[in-house]
Amino acid sequence: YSTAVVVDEQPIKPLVQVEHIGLLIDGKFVDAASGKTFPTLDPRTGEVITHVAEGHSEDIDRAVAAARKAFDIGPWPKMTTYERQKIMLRAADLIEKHNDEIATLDTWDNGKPYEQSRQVEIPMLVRLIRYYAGWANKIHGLTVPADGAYHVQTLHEPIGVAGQIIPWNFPLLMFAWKVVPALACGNIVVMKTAEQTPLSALYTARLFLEAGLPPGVLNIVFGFGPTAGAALASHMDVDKVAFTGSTATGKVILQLAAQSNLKQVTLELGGKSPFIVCEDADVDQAVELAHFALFFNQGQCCCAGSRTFVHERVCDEFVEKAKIRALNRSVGDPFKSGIEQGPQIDSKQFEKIFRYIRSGVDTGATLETGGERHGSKGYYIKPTVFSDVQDDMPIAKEEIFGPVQTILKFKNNEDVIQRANNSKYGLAAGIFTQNIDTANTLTRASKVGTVWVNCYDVFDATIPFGGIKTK
Ligand code: TXE
Repeated sequence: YSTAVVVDEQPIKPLVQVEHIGLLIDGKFVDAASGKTFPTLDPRTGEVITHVAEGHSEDIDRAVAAARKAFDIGPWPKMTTYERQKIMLRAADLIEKHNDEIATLDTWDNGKPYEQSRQVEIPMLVRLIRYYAGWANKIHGLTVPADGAYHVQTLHEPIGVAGQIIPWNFPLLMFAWKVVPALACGNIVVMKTAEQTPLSALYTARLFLEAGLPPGVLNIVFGFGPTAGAALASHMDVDKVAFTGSTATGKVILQLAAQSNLKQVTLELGGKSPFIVCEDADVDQAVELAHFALFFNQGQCCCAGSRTFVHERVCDEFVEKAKIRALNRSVGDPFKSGIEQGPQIDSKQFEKIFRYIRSGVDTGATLETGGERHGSKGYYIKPTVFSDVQDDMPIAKEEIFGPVQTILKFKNNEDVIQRANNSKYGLAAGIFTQNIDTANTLTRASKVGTVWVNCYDVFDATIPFGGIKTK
């Protein structure tokens, strides 16, 4: 990859070759059994980047058979933990070396700013691999003081074949969060990537093979949810399914697991996380952080701070400044330097976001800025801010998953905590205050998985992440 010059606002042409668009099964890149392919699109234009093999249940069967063999016969779970660790560390080195190519593929397929892919996500992917590689030989059982003349010990064993289904908003991080801890503990993976973003995961998987990962240990099937995804979640030879995506699909996954072999299930689903700006806040700083909490990654984050609660004493000033910040957000070709916001992932999400924008206007919220398409092609949306939002409006209750900030006014701590918790979701919350008592009170009262105080979206390999309620 090298940066090209923007000519007449034409999209920048990514300088990377797309290779290996087959499914990865048993260490080889193969066509789908049906021979079918489907296009993956550039969200900057809606044009086809390339075609990839379209997996169906026969391909899931092939991948699971290879995975079963790699688990039941080996070598992966039977290799020394040091050997497993070395392969993972070599993969991290290779990913670091190929940062530019992977970042290019991710931006091309997903539309996120290249600088974010290159400087934030891939370094984090590398840190995650190095952290989890350390787990390979640091997982201990317990010696248990049971009553009687018995010696009792517990052993941590790999689960077996893990089916993993990921979404498109962070193709690489989703890949890493799922694949890497599973492999470190001696499990085998069959992954279905999101239909919108197959490219970067496949390139990264190739580097794992180059690092020495034995055939069949990491299998990747592209395809759609109701076909490939459902076949994986309901497969009788899969021991666990890990899923990140919508709450609606999470419920389907749970049913498929229950109806098949009661495989273990891990779900990470939607959110409508509150970001609370208290009355003592420095308004300029609060505006900046609330802006980041919502608009980061084009607003396509499960933990986006998508209900901005602002204390009534500072609310007018906050709204005015939030509007100016949104107006100043740089939107454009994500390959261009200095761009903060690229296009949304696809036409389906683009239209969903506009439905919510129209609903906000129709239900009486004040549209401060945005609310329109940016440019004339691709899926770009102007950063949008609504004020005067009420708790019962759909824009305050449902996941918009786009660059739309909704500002709600509150009176005091009791009021805001009751309203912030009044959501079917319980993923994350943000609190912005200079008062440690307020920070502690609101943190303890928040019914969510993660609370960020005076910061937001702080992720680290060492920090757990996950939600409660409908996640
Ligand atoms: O999600 P889906 P979509 C939310 C966000 C977004 C909405 C819809 O609000 O607007 O979900 O997005 C696979 N059996 N999130 O339609 O359908 C699918 O192929 C098995 C939040 O993209 O849940 C893809 O790989 N698998 C979220 C994955 O599920 C199935 C990130 C996600 O797709 C399946 C993305 C089925 N029946 C969307 N149907 C987050 N938590 O970050 C679909 N899939």
